[in-house]
Amino acid sequence: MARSGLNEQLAKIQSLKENFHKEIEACTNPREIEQVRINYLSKKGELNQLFSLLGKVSAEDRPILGKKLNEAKNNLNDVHKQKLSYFAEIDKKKERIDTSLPGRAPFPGSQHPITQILDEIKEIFSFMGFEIAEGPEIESDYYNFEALNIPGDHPAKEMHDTFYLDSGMLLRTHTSPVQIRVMESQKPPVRMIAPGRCYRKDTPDASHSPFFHQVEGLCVDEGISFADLKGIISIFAKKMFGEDVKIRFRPSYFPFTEPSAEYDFTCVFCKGKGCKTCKGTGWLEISGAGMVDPEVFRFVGYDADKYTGYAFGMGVERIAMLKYGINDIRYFYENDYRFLTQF
Ligand code: 2NM
Repeated sequence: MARSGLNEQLAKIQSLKENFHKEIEACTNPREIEQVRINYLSKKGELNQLFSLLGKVSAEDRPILGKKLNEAKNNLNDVHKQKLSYFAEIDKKKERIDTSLPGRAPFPGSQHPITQILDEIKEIFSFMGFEIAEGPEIESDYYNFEALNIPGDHPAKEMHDTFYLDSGMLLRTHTSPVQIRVMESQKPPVRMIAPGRCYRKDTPDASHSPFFHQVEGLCVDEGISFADLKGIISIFAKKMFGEDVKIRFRPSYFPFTEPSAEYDFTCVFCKGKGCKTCKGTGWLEISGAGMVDPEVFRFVGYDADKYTGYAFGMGVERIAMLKYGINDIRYFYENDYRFLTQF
């Protein structure tokens, strides 16, 4: 075959390539691409028909034509693959945005269990007519100890391991200073609770933390008695842990109350029968309470002959641990998502 035969074949390859490119470019979906592939690249496709012409050119031209045909074949396959993967990519994106699905709501967060219990305690006492008062966490020796009848050389001061600041101030070891501040600022009747964070130099273990939360209560008026205290604590116990909870008071000592008592609730786990948590006693220690010592009234300028009052304290972590069945106080402060999302 003459040279012109070769040129003719090369021109056919060129126009086949151009047509293929044009057609594949116009495809708008994988089905159309498949049709183009069948037309050009299948066994009986146009490209293979050109291959069959190889036998008709001279032995001299055959390698040239063969090379061009192979180049064309590779080019067509590449372009076909590219176009196909372009649609696969679009498909994948479509899968990611399925507008028929409900939206994926972000986790809105939840209140810390201590905050929840604090709110519950505040709600119960608000219901019973108690005001909620707050005060500073950095306190003076006067408000934290002295006005509470705890002088510097009193052994009770050793009951507290206190964080002292260079300024001579300290981190409050209880929320009683708030009661002192309220009594200083208003005349009786007073009926208030002081919720908030307190600090003691304790090494952390299952039941101790150098920071913790307290709610202390105070009621001062004419004719307030220990019976009023028992009534209020009893109602609180029932509202917090259930109607069948009973309370008991045991004699104790605090410098700021006289008489003083520790109070217990019947065990929330065994209902008073005796179990591991209550060490077989049926009772759980909650905290302390008592009648405000006349010395404290003297510090705040109340007439101790006219007024009497009761005061009580409670640990918020302790209440939360009993309510939720948590056996280690440190869980509250570790910010572990697995713990916090349970409440
Ligand atoms: C307790 C136990 C007993 C208490 C006393 C006072 C104040 F300021 F009125 F004197 N506030 N809180 C008190 C009494 C606190 O916590 C265990």
